[in-house]
Amino acid sequence: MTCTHAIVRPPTANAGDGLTTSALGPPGPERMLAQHREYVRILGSLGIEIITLDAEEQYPDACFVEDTAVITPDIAVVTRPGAPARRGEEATVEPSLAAHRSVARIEAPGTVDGGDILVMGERVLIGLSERTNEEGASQLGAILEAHGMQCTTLDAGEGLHLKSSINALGDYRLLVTPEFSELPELSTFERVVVPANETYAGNSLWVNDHVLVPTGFPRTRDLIEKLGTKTIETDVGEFRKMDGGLTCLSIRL
Ligand code: CIR
Repeated sequence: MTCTHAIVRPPTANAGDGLTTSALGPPGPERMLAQHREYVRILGSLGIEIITLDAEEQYPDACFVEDTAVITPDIAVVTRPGAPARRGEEATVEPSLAAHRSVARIEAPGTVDGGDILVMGERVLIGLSERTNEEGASQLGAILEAHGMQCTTLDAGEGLHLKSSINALGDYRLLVTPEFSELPELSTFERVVVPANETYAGNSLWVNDHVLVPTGFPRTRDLIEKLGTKTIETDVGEFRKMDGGLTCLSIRL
């Protein structure tokens, strides 16, 4: 899918109050904002129109806007985020989604984080995690299958979200961490395996024929370049401190 629009939300000065399991220390608000600006600039350079939502001080994780929606060419599904502290972020995302797609919603007791959902062509991988429960996965699968998508549900593995570990490099090619290299559910995809000492780069972002790769993971970048795919390196180190990365900073439409 060619991406024409991306919804983003800048981080707030209190982003360090958000949820994290990382031991990398608190993020620097100025550095975080500068990294976000550069990320937005790169998306713009790929021909994408940027829709910038207002920053939300009461939701320090709200810059990780991807978790609030699942997008296919036909429909936007507004999620019910799995972390109670993040519920409500989706309300201010929905109007921008509704301007581009018809909208469906995940209802309680279902929970889904967009970070657990990977859409590639007509295939959708739905990761079960601490954020996405069976009920949410089942509601999402029913909505998407009614819109012609083929869904596969699998365990999200060791990362916070499925897309901490698996991302698209094309409609049939996946970038995966070693944990997912032999998984039978993924056998119909070509798999490019991230080196074991670069697993954070499993969260790279394929968009408009380019792959954004986080700074500091040269072997992963080489692997992708060798496929003939152009890469763009960008630093999201401050977001990593809050368990975030390249995919979660935007909703691509
Ligand atoms: C959280 O724990 O919800 C945020 N601190 C990080 C969310 C990252 N989102 C993503 O990978 N899709």
